[in-house]
Amino acid sequence: MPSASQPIATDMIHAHNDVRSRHARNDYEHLGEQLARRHVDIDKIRAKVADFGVAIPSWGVGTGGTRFARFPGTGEPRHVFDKLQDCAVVHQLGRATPRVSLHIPWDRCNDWSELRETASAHGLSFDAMNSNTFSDQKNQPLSYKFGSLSHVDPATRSQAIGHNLECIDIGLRLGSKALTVWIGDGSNFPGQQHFRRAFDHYIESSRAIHAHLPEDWKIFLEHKICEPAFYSTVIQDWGSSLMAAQAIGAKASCLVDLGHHAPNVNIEMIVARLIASGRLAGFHFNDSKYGDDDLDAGSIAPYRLFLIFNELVSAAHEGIAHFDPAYMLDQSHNVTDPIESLMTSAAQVQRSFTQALLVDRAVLDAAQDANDALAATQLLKQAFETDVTPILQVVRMEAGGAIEPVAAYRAAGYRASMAQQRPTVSAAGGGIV
Ligand code: PSV
Ligand code: MN
Repeated sequence: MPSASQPIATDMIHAHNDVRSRHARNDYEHLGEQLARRHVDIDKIRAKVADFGVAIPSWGVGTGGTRFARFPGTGEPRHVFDKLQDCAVVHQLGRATPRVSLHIPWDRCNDWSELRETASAHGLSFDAMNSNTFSDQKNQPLSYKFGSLSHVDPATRSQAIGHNLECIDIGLRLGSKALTVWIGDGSNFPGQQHFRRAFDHYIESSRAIHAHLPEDWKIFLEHKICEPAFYSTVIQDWGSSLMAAQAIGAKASCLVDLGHHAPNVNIEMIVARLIASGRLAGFHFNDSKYGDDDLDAGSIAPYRLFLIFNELVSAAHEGIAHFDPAYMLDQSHNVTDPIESLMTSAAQVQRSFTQALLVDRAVLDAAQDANDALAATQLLKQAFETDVTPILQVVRMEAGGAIEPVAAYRAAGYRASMAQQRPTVSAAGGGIV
């Protein structure tokens, strides 16, 4: 039977695994033999993969939307407790998503201790808090229509600072250790905004937030090239983000959302530069074809995701000081069941990490030092083309998850039962999230 802390009945998961475990073990053994020929110890890789986790955004379990419309799914979460329960399903079956990232005010509730206890009963904890000064809230005295932390009016800036401080307060009660700040500030017309002044205001405001951060907290600055401002944004790229982080203080670093760059930008290169500067905060994983499409991680450009992980694994291998990036998904699920997308995306991120672990760093170094472009690139391709599914399956199975999470989820009928328990609240409305 499902329970409050285990929304999918564990005997269902066992039954699902029972009929698949023999094949999974055989496949694992076979892959182990192949990797041994490449001098890779599969069990060591498996142990690292078992330790890997990526956070889920609370807003990811709701059906997303576009600027034009939102088509609600059935059994959608109605409030943050429902969202946590859906996150628990994702983690119960996939075993790769032990943390949840909240967005305020979307996840406001009356009892933060109850929320923390509920999360812990689900085996979940809280990742970075996200503030929201990109939309106006009910009864908010001053509007963010023309900006927030970088607004021309000091009173509006101060209101936006206050909101971020409240997010830190809530996060403290939940055991979070970071605040992620993405602002929608920018301009739609040439001349509308004084670029340098707006940036200075942003830095001054962010310093005030930084000054209130608890000792063991960090602030993550998220850059984005456009949207909702379509001519310029205040923190439009990693260069602005890095300048800002360096000016704000030691606890500030730069968060890379994969969908927030100009087309064809070399994101893995940006990652390498941020690692070198000691200011890589972490990631919001998603994929895109055109803009900030917020599609499922690796659904369009899995090689790019692998190349990003190649940089990350290389930095960890070299023991770069203070290298500890935070991993999170940030996607909008418009046409899929969000739980299925999140489980698949988490496994995709885990897959890219696993593939990057297969690269022989000494051989790559030697190829680079010998200017052997073909050998170097083939080495990466070989790792990327290795089907590491058996490693992911065994890791999940040993952690009590499902060998095939989506199949298990569908068999459990969770969505249908939520459709009964959670009647659709509203059908209409637009909005990106
Ligand atoms: C902005 O596009 C963003 O990526 C930021 O992380 C927001 O907080 C999130 O999406 C929510 O929609
Ligand atoms: Mn994001």
